[in-house]
Amino acid sequence: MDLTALPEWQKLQEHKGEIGQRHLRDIFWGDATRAERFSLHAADIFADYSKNRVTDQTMELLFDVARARQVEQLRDAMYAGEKINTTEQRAVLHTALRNQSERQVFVDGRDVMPDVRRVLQHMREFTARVWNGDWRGYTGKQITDIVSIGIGGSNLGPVMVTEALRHYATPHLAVHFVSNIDGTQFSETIRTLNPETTLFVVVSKTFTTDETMTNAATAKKWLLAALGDEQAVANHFVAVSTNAQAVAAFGIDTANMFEFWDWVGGRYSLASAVGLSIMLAIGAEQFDELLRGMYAMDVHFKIAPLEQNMPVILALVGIWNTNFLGIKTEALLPYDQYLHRFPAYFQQGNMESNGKSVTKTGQFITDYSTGPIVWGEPGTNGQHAFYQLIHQGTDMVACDFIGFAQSLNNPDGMETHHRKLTANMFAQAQALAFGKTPDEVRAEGVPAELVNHKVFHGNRPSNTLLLPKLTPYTLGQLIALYEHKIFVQGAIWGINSFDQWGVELGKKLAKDIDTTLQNVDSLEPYDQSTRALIAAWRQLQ
Ligand code: G6Q
Repeated sequence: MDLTALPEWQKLQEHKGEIGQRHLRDIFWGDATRAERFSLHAADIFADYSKNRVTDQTMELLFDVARARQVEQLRDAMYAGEKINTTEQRAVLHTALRNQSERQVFVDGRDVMPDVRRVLQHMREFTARVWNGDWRGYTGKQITDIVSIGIGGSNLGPVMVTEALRHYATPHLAVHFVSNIDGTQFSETIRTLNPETTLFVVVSKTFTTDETMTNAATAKKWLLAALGDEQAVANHFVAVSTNAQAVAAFGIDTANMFEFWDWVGGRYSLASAVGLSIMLAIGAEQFDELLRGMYAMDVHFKIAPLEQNMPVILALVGIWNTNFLGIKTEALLPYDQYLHRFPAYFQQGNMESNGKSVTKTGQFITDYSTGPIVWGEPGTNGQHAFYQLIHQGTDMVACDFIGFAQSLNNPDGMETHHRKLTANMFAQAQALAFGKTPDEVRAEGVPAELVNHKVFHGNRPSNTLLLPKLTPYTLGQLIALYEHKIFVQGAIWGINSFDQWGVELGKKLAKDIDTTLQNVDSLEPYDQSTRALIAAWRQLQ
């Protein structure tokens, strides 16, 4: 049934009329146990969602919607390896990549777990060889720099995690990333590198992605220009892919290919061989910790009842904000510098998964919104940049604050940093929720003409996630939490969260235009604006 025709959905519509405009100040007023009721623990994460405009009844009605949309059944179908990515006829099994139990996971009647373990073992052995100097460059020198070439799902996760876990990384190996087709990134990355001690990891599920193949070809040229022998490629290139044939055609020995499978979606792939650069940075033990953390959240998502299920609750609160309060954007605000790429990672995770306007059964969605616009920056930098709009803009932004109780950088003399950072995070959520009334502003003696400028209406929703300390284990939990939140929302919206047809058209048009730019072809086939742009570019060249 169409989502908006569901009686459970309609009940929420009515309910919105009743409480939609109630202020968080009133919602909190006289309710001494609200913070307790609207918060929960899962693994090491404490989530406070009390500063959302929801009541007990709102949550009950939202859980009814989740049941009506068969969220639990769909979740179980995902874990069981059913082909829930229906437009590509693929299973969706990133949870198998971090399965720490003896449970078998079948795709087309075959248990995938032995393959998962085999590739992990291959990654561990390779990492050990690079770390201990057994794997060397063509001229016999030890590897000092890894350059991971890949884009989108083959880049954002490894970048985010290697940055997040920099504290745990070996000092003996620097890991760099090249994703953009813009040659600037490649040029700036290799500027200080020595080809003799550089190892390229080419990460591409398809091994056909233009950006990655172009960068990989340039890397090969750079290497061969210095080392002068095709044989050197074997020492300086390894691949992560599902496409052995294309890997071999590039000149990489398939013995040095780390395999993954079509049931791993790009943006859900960092626990697969796509995470090789992560393992090279932090080592196999810490990588295992990351997987264990993901698994802890996978288990929670699988077994906790909906009412105590953190990904489900955060998803439902998001549905309430998006579909009933009309809040179309979410900011991810980590109060931890190490997580500075976390918003970018889940920008893709969320927007590529749920930025859809067709249901799984192929109907255009016309009467409800799907995935929100996701963005963010680490605190407190954001506070001095865009928080003005979050506090006083005409549009609402739902915020997720993410912080850690203990800092990884608290040497003598720096104790105040972490305390102040945390105080800022708590203060922002407090200000957004409760604001400052005109009376409160006036009571401060503010001149009448400035009162409105200094009013904070408040009533702006946020979640706060608090974890003990940033470790591979807790980071893994956090990643899986957001993955599953996206899953639940996609299930409720009735969309396929695991395809990405929306990226195809631009790719195809770029190929055509590239041919035109190379061959000075006629501009006839193009629209007026594109013609003018190409003509201007040619002139400026
Ligand atoms: C992610 C997407 C996309 C993909 C890149 C790279 O879910 O599918 O971001 O990861 O387009 O693709 P390849 O790994 O095939 O190069």
